[in-house]
Formats: sequence, structure tokens, C-alpha cells
Amino acid sequence: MMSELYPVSNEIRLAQRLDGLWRFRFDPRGEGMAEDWAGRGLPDPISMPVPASFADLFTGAAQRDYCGDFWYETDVFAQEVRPDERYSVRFGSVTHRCRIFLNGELAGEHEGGFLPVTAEVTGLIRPGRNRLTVLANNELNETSIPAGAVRTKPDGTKAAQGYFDFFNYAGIHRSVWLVRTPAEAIADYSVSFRLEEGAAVVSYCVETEGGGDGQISLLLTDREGREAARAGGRQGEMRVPHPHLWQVRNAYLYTLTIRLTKDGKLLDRYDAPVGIRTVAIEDGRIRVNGQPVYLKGFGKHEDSEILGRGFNYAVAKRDYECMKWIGANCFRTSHYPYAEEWYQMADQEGFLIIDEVPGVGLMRSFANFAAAGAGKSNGFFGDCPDVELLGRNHRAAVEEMILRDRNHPSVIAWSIFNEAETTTPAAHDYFAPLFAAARQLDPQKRPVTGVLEKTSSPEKCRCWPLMDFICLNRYYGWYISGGDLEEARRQFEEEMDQWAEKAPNVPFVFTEFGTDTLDSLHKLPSVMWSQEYQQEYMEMNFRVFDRYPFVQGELAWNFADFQTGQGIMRVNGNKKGLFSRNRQPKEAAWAFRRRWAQK
Ligand code: CKX
Repeated sequence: MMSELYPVSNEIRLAQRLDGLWRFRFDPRGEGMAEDWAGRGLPDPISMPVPASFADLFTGAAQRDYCGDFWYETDVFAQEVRPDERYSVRFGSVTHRCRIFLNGELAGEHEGGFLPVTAEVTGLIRPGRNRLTVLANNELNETSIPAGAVRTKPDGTKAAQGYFDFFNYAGIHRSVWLVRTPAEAIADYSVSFRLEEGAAVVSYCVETEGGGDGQISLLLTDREGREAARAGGRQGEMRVPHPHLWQVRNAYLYTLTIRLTKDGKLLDRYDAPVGIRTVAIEDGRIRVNGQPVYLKGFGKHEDSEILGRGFNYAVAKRDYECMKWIGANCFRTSHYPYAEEWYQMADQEGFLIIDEVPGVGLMRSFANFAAAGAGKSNGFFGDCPDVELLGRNHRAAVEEMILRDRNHPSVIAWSIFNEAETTTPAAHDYFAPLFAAARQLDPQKRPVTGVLEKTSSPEKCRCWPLMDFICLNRYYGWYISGGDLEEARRQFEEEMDQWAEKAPNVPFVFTEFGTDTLDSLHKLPSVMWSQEYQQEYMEMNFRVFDRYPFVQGELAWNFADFQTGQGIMRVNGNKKGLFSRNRQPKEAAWAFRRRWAQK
């Protein structure tokens, strides 16, 4: 696996952003490989911004809903190519799979649309102009995560059918970089923490690449640039007396400078922010630095007008400002790992993140939310066409996510799936090794969880014992007993009483609860879809959460309205946002703001 270090520039390294207006071409008949578009250049390309999803940039439905192969191309200008240096191109993500070519030569490929793709191009890159080409594909199947299918229409065009409730946005969604590192380089590092009386102990491990016997030294500096600790060697510990801890919504970041030297010469250097904090589950509480924390926030999406799932700093900034205004301290990266910049901003703002792999759509009834929300689902793993391949893809995503995100203080837990089928022995056999892998891969040993929908009930679910805390998505008052909040509350409490018996002393977090709500609709007395109903529903949920002390968090569904596929259950998307798609609060947002100020 390639190094997942976020690209930086300094006196040794070069990270050159390649974002901008690229050339683009759909390839509905899959001709590009046979016709060597990578070698000869894209025929009759159109322009396409990077990063962005392509879907919402067009005015035609055929392009918006396009499913199949598509190509991107740009020129990369290298002022010089130094011998003895390593070159790579790094994509924050390409959805859902891709092949990368430089000057017509295949340099790398990747399955999975939400984690970085790095292709080494040493030996392929030339001084002057180079042609960088990407062949991408957005088809879904039952061995990909997220899972879905492709239907071929009578005219031969394809349509993606995700087994999930978000638009199948595709494209180059995150920044692209040309990265130059020295031949002998720092490849990766990890940190973990122990708090002692009056001090923190930072355990670290640094990996290098390119052979050689250079020496590693580390320097930890505080915000004022003063030395807090130093150490030498590829693995060891640093003692930080009287540390400034990274606290929830009160972040403190040190800078860790890693140097690789040989005979007094600096070979490589990498600087990274470090937040000193611990995460643990003890006495039925989720604890950060030993203190219990109640999670307040949302399940989100990377979703906005025009950009689709493309990362944009301004959108992310507005989202953080809205989350701060409402009093949140946490969000789940439903239903896939987000762009790395989200985590960097969370590190700075002191937000907590439940980091989720794209393990979504792993249940047959997911074409039908009403059925799934009401607990009427059926299997998946028993009749998946190639469960081993699915498991390999899922495991790769778990590994890549943990490798990418393990050093972020904001990340407090790993979520292995959302609303998968969990009631059969096949489901347990599928998930047990993935949970074990996550535990083994994380040097900080953060809690590992999964997200259960209604079918995963206390009496039927076989997977909750794998989890360090249990995440529930529950829609009593929407998919169940919609319009009758009194009956909904009764059923909800009935289920909670069962969990109380089944899993005593395990923390529970509600990772979804919500109602579709039109920001234009008011009605007294309330009806479903009105702003009044969203508020009454939330208040009923709050009463239930507050009755059960083992409930340790509430992440409402969703932060903002978001785009989905079309269907009779969705009015131009899912409207369960507490904010509209253009990030203005709905009425219920004020109720959250009042409640979370007290919690
Ligand atoms: N949970 C039936 C997964 C989310 C959906 C949400 C919804 C469902 C509900 C479970 O991706 O958007 O229907 O609003």
C-alpha cells in the first residue's frame, strides 16, 4: 500500500495541486481502452472542473444520470525531473474506481470511490509537458461498496441503482496533486497517547521508504513554537510534561516535525499537527481524556448544489459554522470516508468524528426505505454473488481508511457498516474479521462500531456483540407509526426496554432519527412533512433518549437536505435536514440549539 501522508510542500518535498478545468469525455461504449485514448489523447473532449461531481453541471438528464466509463485528462508541467527523486500523482478520491495513466502508460488503479489513489510516476514523468489521464467508472454491483446494481435500458444505456439513499455522484471529487519526495523518504507515521500524572506519553512509529540507513528524529513544538518534547529513532516514546490536551470543542494542536537525516544532511522532513487526547469506553461511558462526553450532532453527507460530492472549502466552512451555531460536537461521515480536509478542520475545531467506510447497501430491501425503516428486510450475505470479493473490497476500505485517518485527534471511532443485514450467521461471519482487522490496525485502539437499522432488533441482531458501542438508526414516528407520536413513543420505549436488558452497560448512540421536512410547509395541528411535525417528533425522541442513561449520544439525520435518486419516497432528494440544502436552519434547528446548550 502506498504512503497515505497528506501532501505537503517544504524545503525537500513538493506538492503541486492540479485542480482546475480538465478535459473530459463520456465513454458509453467502453471504446477508450481499445482506441488508446490514454496514449493518443481524448478525442473531442469537453471541459470539466476538478474537483466536482459531473452530474449537476449539465442541463441534460442523460449526462446527469450517466453510468459507465468516463475519462479525464490534463497537462502536468514538470519544470525539472530530478534523478533520485520519487514522483507520484495523488487523487483524494475517484468515484468509484479508476485507472491512472501518465503519458499513455498505466501508472496505477484503484477500486473504491472514497479514499485516496496514489500512482507512482517515477520513470514516466518527463521534464516539460506530461499528459495525465484518468479512466473512471461509476457502476455499482454487489461486490462493490457501496453496493448496488446496473440496469441496461432498451436503448443500451446503463442506469446505476444504488442500494442506498444518496445520489450516485461520481467524478474526481477531491484535490489532485503532483507529489515529489526524495528517494529515501518518510513514508508514514503514527502516534498514540497515554496520560499520566502531570504528563502525556506520546508513543510513535515512523516508517521510511527507499532503503538507506538515514536517522529519524522528532520534535514536538507547542502553539508558540516552543519545544515540548523530542526523540530519536523509528519507534519510541516522548514524554510531554504538563501537556495541553486536545479537548472536545477546545482543540489544542502541537506540531510534530519528523526529520530524516544522514551524516548531518537533511534527506526529508514532514510536519504534522498532533492533538494529544485519549479515547476509551469505560463504565458504560464514551470518554475523551477520561471525561464522559455526550455526542451531539449529525449524520452528514458530502453534498451541495452544483458540486455534488466535490469537496469545497467554503461549503465545509459553512457546515462547521452551522454545527457550531447549533451546539454540535460530533458528526458521522455517513456513509463513506470524507475528504481529508474535513478531518483537518475537525482537528482544529475540536469536533469528534465517527469515521465510516462505504459499507452501505448490504441489505436486500434497501431499494425500499419504508420496508427497511419498519424492519421488514431480508438477507444479503447468504446470496451475495461473491461474498469473498465483497469482503476483500470492504477490508481494503477499512485498512485504507484507518491508515489515512488514524492520526486525526477528531476521529474517535470507526464504523464498519451502515444498516447492513445483521441477523444471520452469514452476517456475523462476514463482519467479525472486519471488526478484528479494525482493532488490530489502529495504534490508538479506538472503539469500533456499526450502525443498526430496525431489523437489527435486540432479539434478532447477531452483530451487536462485535461493537464497543451500539449505533441505532430509528424512525419511530416516521417510517413506523408516522403521524402518531404517542404510539411511536410507546413502541420506541418498548424496544429500548429490551436493549436495556440485552446489553447492559454498553453505550448507545442514536446515529439517525428524523423526518422529511419541507422548509416551505407549516401546518397546525402538525402533519408529517411540516416544520411543526419535525419539531414535535424531535421532542418526542429527546424524551425517550433522556429516559435511558445508557444513551450517550444523538446524531440527527441529517445535517442538511441532500440529493438522492428519484422515486415516490423522495421530493427532489431527502429532506430530513435540520438545515436546507443551502444551509439555512429549519424551525426544529432552534429546538436543538436550546437543548444542546444544556446537554
Ligand atoms: N437510513 C430506513 C440510511 C440513510 C437514509 C435514511 C432515510 C435511512 C433510514 C432507514 O442513508 O437516508 O431514509 O432517510
